Amino acid sequence: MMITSEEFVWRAIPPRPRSSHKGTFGSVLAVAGSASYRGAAALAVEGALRTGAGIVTLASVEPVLAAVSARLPECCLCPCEAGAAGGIAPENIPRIQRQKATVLLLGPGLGYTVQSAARAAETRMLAGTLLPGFAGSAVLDADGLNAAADLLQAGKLPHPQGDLILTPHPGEMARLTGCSAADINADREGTALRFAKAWDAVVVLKGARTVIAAPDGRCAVNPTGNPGLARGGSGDVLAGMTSALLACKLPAFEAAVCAVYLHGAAADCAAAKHGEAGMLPHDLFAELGGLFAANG
Ligand code: NPW
Ligand code: AMP
Ligand code: MG
Repeated sequence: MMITSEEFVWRAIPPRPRSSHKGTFGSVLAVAGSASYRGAAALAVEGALRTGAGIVTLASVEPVLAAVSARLPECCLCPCEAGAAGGIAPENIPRIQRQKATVLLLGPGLGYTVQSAARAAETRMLAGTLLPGFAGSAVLDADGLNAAADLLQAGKLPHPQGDLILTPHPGEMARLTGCSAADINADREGTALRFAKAWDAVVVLKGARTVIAAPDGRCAVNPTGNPGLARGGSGDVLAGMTSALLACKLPAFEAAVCAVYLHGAAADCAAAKHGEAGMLPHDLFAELGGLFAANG
């Protein structure tokens, strides 16, 4: 086990070559957001854009696209029809599959059992169809993890052709594993390592001192961050940041370790300015810019 250091992070994130172009830094396709959770999509997309991805495209329903494009003109859009239960209708899947992307981020704000079992089925259909057919690497967060928990119970965790990163908080990890959140928190490193191996995925077990575990047995504990992150939206930012570092071609374990470290470091800068109670997840973006400017 290692404690992530600043040196590890800036060694893993290379400077952008002078001769680079947007293709050098990959393309993230975020399948995220729903009428009730527009902010989750906005925070994930901005997390990806502010962490260096070359192109970011959002596949979602119209109210989400309107909110995100008003805030982030850099984001490309893949408009999707809403399903009968309010999620992304399965008919949109071929259009989503035609998007050119090197990294798929699936889950923030999609909605799961919030409204109904039918809504859960729509999200499950997205995860179960998009992931196995995807040629690149993928990040599963939030409702993508809830869908994965059901798919796991039914037989198998869907896996893209490239690497898979899962970013559960202990509640989501409990749904994925069938263990209680208390048992998971009692042995965070052991649990993350066991399931990273079982699922052939990098597991980011979130919370104070987030644990990042790889299928090959590597494990890192993150020293940055503070309770100012304990509020809705923080995890959506991290999911976008992780996707961007994968798109920038960091290996999956390094992408996850560096994203978690920078997310926490940005939160520590935000807390110094606004206090842990007063800071907001979107304050992380300005602080992230400061970190990149000081080290880029
Ligand atoms: P409790 O309450 O402590 O007993 P959910 P979510 C548990 C979107 N969002 N240690 C907790 O247990 C997300 O992207 C949209 C232990 C509770 O049961 C998702 O799509 C926002 N337990 C959707 O909302 C901003 C812990 O997990 C449960 C734990 C639902 O995501 C908010 C809560 O988690 C949000 O990001 C810990 N450290 N942390 C927007 N503005 O659009 C959590 N739990 O039920 O998975 O719900 O995480 O809020
Ligand atoms: P989520 O629950 O998906 O919104 O994710 C919450 C994010 O905030 C994760 O990156 C957690 O690791 C982080 N976080 C939550 N509470 C704390 C805490 N007390 N200290 C450090 N990080 C935290
Ligand atoms: Mg979350």
